[in-house]
Amino acid sequence: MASAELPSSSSPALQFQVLAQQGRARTATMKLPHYTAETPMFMPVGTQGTVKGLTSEQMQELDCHVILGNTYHLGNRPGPELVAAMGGLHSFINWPRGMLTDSGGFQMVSLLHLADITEEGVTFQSPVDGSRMLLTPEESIGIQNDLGADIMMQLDDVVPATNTDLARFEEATHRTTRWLDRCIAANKRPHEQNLFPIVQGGFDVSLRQLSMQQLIARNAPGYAIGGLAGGETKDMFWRVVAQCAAGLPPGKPRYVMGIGYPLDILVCSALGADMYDSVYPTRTARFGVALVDTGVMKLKNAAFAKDMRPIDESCSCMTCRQYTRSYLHHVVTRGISSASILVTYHNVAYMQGLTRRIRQAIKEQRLPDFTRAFLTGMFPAGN
Ligand code: PRF
Ligand code: ZN
Repeated sequence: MASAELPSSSSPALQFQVLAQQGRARTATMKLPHYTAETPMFMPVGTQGTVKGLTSEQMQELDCHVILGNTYHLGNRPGPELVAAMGGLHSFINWPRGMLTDSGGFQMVSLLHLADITEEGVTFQSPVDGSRMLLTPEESIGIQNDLGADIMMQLDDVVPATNTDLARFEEATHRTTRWLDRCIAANKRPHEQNLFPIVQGGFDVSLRQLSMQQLIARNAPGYAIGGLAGGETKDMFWRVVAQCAAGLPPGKPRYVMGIGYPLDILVCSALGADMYDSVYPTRTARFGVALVDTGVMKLKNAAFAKDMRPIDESCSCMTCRQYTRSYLHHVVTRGISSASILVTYHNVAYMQGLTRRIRQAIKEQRLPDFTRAFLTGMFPAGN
């Protein structure tokens, strides 16, 4: 297909260029102030700035293009003023590539349960001293401007996926748009930092449509799909992703928030999504669980005690080149801290390898074959 026919967009701090598409899936380059990323991409989460167990050098060696930081955590400690005084998050944590910060509200709602949402913002009890604190859209953007990430997320009203009250989803949809307008007005660096709106609307087709319509009218450089990965069924999840990926602008990146299971990333990419983030690959590694094409490998399992093979014979990562399942079983069962590092290293390598394979398959027009082979590997008996 001639490149003139392929969707693209250009904003002051983000240029998106689709390189190839197959069906609804696409692979693209996304030029950000600090790095040109390739999509579909997975962004590991570095809650405290850095990805637990790995150095910035290792993250680069692992081909990570963008990492995710957290306004809520970094806004508390060390605090945005300190990070700003140190030259922003990129220089503070020594990460030269792309960075995305989430707005903080979702983390408070999901982690603290003490959070209370009003029109003003999200009120929560400080985990540091127990005092009541209010995070407004203006404050969230103020902190994210201090952190200096390539992509900032709007403060959104996230309703738990298990909610059944349609009126609450409706309120959150409209409030998310009102908060987006406050975020846009508060952004002091619109030419250096991209602000992504977040589609909400629960599992209601008309609310999602309404949310998209309102957010698209704000002409943002990219869009996120929120409110998912919260305990809904796969069927509900894929329907929303399919609807939103089809309804968002073709030339702009689409980010499904909180997605990290390999199969979900493959399915969402087939549906036209481009960006993902989750703590899953790195968190599960710390429990001794390695990701492989057939599913997960629980290294604590006694069956690996005398297994001389690497985690994955087809993986060329440092862990798989140098360590046996037997050794990893030994360190994992004894809680030796290097175990977390070695398995985390493999899991991040796996996620980056998976998204590279998806991009390659789209470029070579063989995503359906890749998907079939992947599903057969994961569910050999067909169930
Ligand atoms: N909103 C924000 N961050 C998120 C989500 C969201 O909906 C999700 C999905 N539930 C993960 N992270 N701001
Ligand atoms: Zn490996």
